[in-house]
Amino acid sequence: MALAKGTPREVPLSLSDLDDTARKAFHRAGSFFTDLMTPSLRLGVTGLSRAGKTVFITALIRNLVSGGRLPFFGPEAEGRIERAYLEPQPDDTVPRFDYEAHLATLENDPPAWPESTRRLSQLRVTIEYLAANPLVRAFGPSRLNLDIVDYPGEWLIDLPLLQQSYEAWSAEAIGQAREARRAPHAKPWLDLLDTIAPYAREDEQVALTGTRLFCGYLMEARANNHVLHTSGPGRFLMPGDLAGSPLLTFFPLQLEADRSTPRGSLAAMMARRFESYKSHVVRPFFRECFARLDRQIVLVDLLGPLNEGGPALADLQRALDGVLGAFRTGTSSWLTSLLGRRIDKLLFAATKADHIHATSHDRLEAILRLVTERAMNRATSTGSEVDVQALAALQATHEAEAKLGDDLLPCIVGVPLAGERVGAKVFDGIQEAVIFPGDLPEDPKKALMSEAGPTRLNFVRFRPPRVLPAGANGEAAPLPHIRLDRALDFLLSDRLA
Ligand SMILES: Nc1nc2c(ncn2[C@@H]2O[C@H](COP(=O)(O)OP(=O)(O)OP(=O)(O)O)[C@@H](O)[C@H]2O)c(=O)[nH]1
Ligand SMILES: [Mg+2]
Repeated sequence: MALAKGTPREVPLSLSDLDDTARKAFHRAGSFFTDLMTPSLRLGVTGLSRAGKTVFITALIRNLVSGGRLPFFGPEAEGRIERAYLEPQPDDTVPRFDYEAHLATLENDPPAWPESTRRLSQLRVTIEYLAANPLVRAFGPSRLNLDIVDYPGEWLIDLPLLQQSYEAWSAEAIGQAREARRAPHAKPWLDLLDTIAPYAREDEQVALTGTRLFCGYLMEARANNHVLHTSGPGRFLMPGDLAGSPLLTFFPLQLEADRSTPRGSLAAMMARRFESYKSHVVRPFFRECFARLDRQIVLVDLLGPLNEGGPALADLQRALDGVLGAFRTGTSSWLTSLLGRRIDKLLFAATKADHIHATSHDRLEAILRLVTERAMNRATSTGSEVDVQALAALQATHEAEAKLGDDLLPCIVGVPLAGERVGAKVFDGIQEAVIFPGDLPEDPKKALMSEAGPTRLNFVRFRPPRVLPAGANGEAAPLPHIRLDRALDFLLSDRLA
């Protein structure tokens, strides 16, 4: 039906309908408002020590700012990402994530992985993109600020402490120390505990000696076998700027159930310091890192525990469960007041997937599903969107097939780090090697059930690939990765629509 001239109707607005001056004014108004109102997305990168947080953040930023190959990152594949750049650090009280230094270690010849993180840091990346909607696009490019925080994974194990009393923590920590795998490391401290009377008068010397031995045990458990998780405190392992602080002078005691602690006793002193540690160290840390998170990626390194066998995997499951339990949403959670916002998308990622052939990635994902099952169910039941992926933020190997008799073995090729070994062979950190790391079990439950001791799996650590510096125009050779683009797609795409 033809409309009469004066009939109100919707006229689709197209930029080409405007003359040049109007178009410029339109864009100016657009960028004024986008500057003022650039939305931000806080991405929580959660992971225990050595899970791959720093490498993930560095690779993510490098892929965004220097032209990565990200075919499965929707907005990039649609050609809508105009550019991404680092913004000045938004929060004056938090140090900046040293992206350039981490990248420089990878650009070294030979390249090296970044060091273990010792303190909290933060970075803001601004992504400038064209909105999918042509009407929004008419105002010029849109922007999204992506805020990411990095921290030492050791501090994460403090999260469950906030829900525990000193008594409960003491019982759990002592029980753990007596388990067969930890007891040899804990012996000097456990022997001392047997000589201590918790309800006797407080004594600073006993506090100092006990802390020294307790701390020695935590350090040794980690140094000898990084998959031996303990219930912290995290700062005893990575003190940051608290090294030598009296806040770190306490340890668990053997307490009697239902016996009250007299004032002035050693038990009262330890409980007081435990509570101070929670309020002066743990709470501010979690407020800094996890308040107002919009999205979260939980990075899990399954390879170390898989090398060790079922008990190590169960240990990882327990440690993760303690940590992730704190992210429960809903009124019953003590963390609700800290979190402020609700995490609406949660990605569980099995990191370092370049250690196994692609044909095994779905089995790795199945094991991750099993290990994080409880946290995953909690998140889904509160309405968060959850996904699981095996990924490598920085791919250090490539795949090959080796013929063994009539069989073709799915192998990986890379340069194992110096000192890594497979059987009797010790690698020198220079020679490339073709490695068959073993088959992951088809049924993930078998991974949890496998006996302690040497398994049929053998993952070695590899040297990072050579990362070439960006040229003068900021463009650089893309970094190899596995599914980093799919992770970005899940975490960011809807906010770049
Ligand atoms: N092959 C491979 N190795 C990786 C990858 N990501 C991390 N790694 C290895 O895992 C180690 C730990 O990675 P980081 O990123 O430093 O781990 P983190 O979670 O920041 O550890 P903390 O700072 O100690 O909490 C690295 O030194 C590498 O050996 C990856 O994508 N591929
Ligand atoms: Mg780190």
